[in-house]
Amino acid sequence: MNARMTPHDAAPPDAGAPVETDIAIIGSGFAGLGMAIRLRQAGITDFIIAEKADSVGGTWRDNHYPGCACDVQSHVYSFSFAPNPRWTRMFACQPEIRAYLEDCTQRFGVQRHLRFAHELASAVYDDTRHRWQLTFANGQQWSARVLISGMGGLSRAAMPNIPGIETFRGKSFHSQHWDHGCPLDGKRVAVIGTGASAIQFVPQIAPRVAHLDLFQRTPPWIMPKADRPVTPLEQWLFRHLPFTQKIMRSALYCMLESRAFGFAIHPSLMKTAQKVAERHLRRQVPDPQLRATLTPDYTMGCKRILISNDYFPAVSRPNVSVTTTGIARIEEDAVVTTDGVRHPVDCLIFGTGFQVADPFPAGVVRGRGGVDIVDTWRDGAHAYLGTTLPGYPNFFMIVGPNTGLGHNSMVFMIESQVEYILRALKMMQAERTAAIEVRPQVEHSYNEQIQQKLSRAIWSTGGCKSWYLDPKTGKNTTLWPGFAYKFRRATRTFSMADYLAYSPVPQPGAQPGTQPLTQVHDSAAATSAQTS
Ligand code: N01
Repeated sequence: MNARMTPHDAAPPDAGAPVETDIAIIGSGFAGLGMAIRLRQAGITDFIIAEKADSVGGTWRDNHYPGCACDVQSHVYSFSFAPNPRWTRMFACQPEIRAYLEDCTQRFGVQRHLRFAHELASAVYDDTRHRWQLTFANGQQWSARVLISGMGGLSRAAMPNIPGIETFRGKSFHSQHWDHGCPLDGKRVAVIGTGASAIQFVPQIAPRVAHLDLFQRTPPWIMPKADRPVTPLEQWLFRHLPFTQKIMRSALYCMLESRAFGFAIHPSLMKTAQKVAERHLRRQVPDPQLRATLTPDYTMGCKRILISNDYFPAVSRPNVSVTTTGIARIEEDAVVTTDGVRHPVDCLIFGTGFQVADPFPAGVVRGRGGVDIVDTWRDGAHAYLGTTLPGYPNFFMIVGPNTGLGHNSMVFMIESQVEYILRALKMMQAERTAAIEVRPQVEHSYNEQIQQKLSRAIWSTGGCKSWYLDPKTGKNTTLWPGFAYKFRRATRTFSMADYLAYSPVPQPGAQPGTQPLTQVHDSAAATSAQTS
């Protein structure tokens, strides 16, 4: 059975009444699926996954622009518990990663838990029932004891606020909503943005279009991409001697992890890497003027370091021009720059990234007393271990604040959080705890430490403006400040002492779930669960 073809057949029909579930997971990308698989492996099956679309895959379903591929090696950008011996390249392309996630969905029996076309409209914590009341855009309602967000940090497209944008008469779309029906061959195309997405699709479309105007605000640092096909011999070894793939994964992990020295420990180490990037640029761009245009003026690592072997050759083509003058406005058939030059355009593509600083839209997640998470995060997003937040009992985030990485695989971080949540759930079950809520002081001092480290790190001191930093406060609310293994270590133990724990007050004749909760005494809560 294919997870993409059969969105509804595995799901029992929902009745009109609110669906009761112990655990609700939102999203079926790496985070949601990883959580679901590990829950099943732990024997926990009372959960449902709400997915807004009609198939699984998250970012690897939504982003399907030409050239879309992972910029982390696939042997390490995949679940540790589901190695894939069939990767065809070191850096797999989007269709292969999407197929991998669909395969995991089938292989681990997750499809029966999926409810497609369920876009979360609101999740409100009901203080009386101690449950999350979920409402979906399709009108469905769920009630869940535990809410786990796997909604991802890079799921909401960011459109630039350029005057006249709505007057454009040609085709226009964001890279995340690529319009494959839009004819680009022989057309005048404008691309706004030169980030990780644009440097992948520009080389794909440049040879097809009549002219490509690339509007660059900040040039990225770009390193050579050590990509190659995975040989049949390697695939054979991975299939028949699985430890060989484990060795490959570990070696890649260590190699990527070593890059944290430059990011977080000693930014001067970035100079060596910067020299490699400068040589890459010199080799691929013979024109000194274009080279100057493409050379960043900030320290490497301040923004995400990109990798590509075909971007510089693409922008060196005679039919491509790189414009660095700011955009004044968009007219019905042109982009007009601040120097008054009109750039006539048939099709406009926005490679302008994602709304990262505000992971949840206003009104969607509301905790105790109906407090909107957007208000809780008015001074920048924060959470304990990027996972839990005071005032939001039994709410767990995967890829929450300060869990992003610029140097290693996000799947490693996702798995760390998944295991942490699993331990929390097991301990709650063992101690008959109905609800937990991270202690405000624990969360506060954790974030103080994180922010202290981040304020000294290259992302804040490297002389650039990036989406890692909250535009309102300048705080880095997205990245984990250092080695990924340290996050794994921090999440390896779940300590109930970090949490306020609540248990039902026994009341004769009361239905389960309707008794009032009372806070469990501290000493009873001071236990911890270690990695199993
Ligand atoms: O977005 P971005 P992306 N006028 O934010 C420019 C992940 N990803 O979609 O740098 C003019 O990096 C903006 O300019 P500036 C990865 O984590 C992963 O490319 O802000 N320009 C920038 O050039 C990545 O980091 C993979 O000055 C405007 C660009 O638009 C993240 O997704 C692959 C503008 C946005 O770049 C986002 O990448 C692809 C304006 N008003 C993506 N507004 C993997 O392989 C924005 N820009 C794992």
